[in-house]
Amino acid sequence: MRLPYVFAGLLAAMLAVGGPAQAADDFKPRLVRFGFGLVDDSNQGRAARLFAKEVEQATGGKMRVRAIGNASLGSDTQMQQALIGGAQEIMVGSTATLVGIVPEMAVWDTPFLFNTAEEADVVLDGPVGEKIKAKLEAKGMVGLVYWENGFRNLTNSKRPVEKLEDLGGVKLRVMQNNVFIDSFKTLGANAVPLPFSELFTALETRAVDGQENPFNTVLSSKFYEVQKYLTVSNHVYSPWIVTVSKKWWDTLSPAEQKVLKDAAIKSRDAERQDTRQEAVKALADLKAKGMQVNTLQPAEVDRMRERLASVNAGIAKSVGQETWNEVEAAVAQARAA
Ligand code: TF8
Repeated sequence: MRLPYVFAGLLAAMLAVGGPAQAADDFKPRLVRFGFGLVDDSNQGRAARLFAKEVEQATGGKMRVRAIGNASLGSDTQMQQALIGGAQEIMVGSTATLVGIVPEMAVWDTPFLFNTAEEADVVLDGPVGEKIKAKLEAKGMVGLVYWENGFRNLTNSKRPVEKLEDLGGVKLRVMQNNVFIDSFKTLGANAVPLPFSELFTALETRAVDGQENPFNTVLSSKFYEVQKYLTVSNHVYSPWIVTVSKKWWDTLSPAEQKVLKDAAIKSRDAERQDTRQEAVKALADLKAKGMQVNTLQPAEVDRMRERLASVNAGIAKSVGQETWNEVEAAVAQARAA
């Protein structure tokens, strides 16, 4: 007599738990470490936590993501090795530090490649961006999405940089790859490659005089405490990239992989918006903190571009002419749109 009610109740309970499309065993209990290099209170930190929240919600709390900042899990290059070895699950970091693993990533370090962040979005998310990202798989990592680090600007503790010659003899920390080293040597600086995690101390102890990063990072990493001069140069747009350990990825169910991909896209869109809004405010904040700011005049920017033509030729050679042409065509198309 009461049996039908029991069945109906059971059925309702089963539907409430998973729904017909999602079998309960699609999601296993997992603890995921998502590492990043900037402080918790940064665009990187905010987006990593958003990603974590999305994943937890989508898996009903089964997959728990810990966003771990401050390079506590290691510098970008150390985390990459941990991902390849399967000792860490996810990270976000600069594409520049991946050039030693996937040489084609060097295209994103091309000085003055993009004029606007919107152009960068179109090219990075389009076919050539996808193609370069896909090259990570053979090296032990799965690339999910590009986030925005942003347009880079110069800071230093020696003097205002108003013309090329002012860079002469400035010991400038650069990211660890040949494009950055060559670019700044060509511009006359004394380029010193260092991991980001060692940068604040290097600036504070005057082991180096300057560095270059977007306004957001100059603010969140408190570089204004140890750097007097800021030059608005916008000399290159830097992406970040969210990568996953391939070893770990291959243990996930298709449903779990989809959750990570979807959360990555949500985090990307939110991160880019956050970064762009913050950049405007950050410049004003840096002025208020006492940094002396100047903008590189168009004529000086042109001189820089001309000097850097040899660097571009070097990038085309190392990534292969075909890839270089694809990137150039994609930029031209994005610009015309
Ligand atoms: C740099 C980058 C940094 C990133 C970050 C630690 O200067 O711009 O933002 O590497 O992930 O190293």
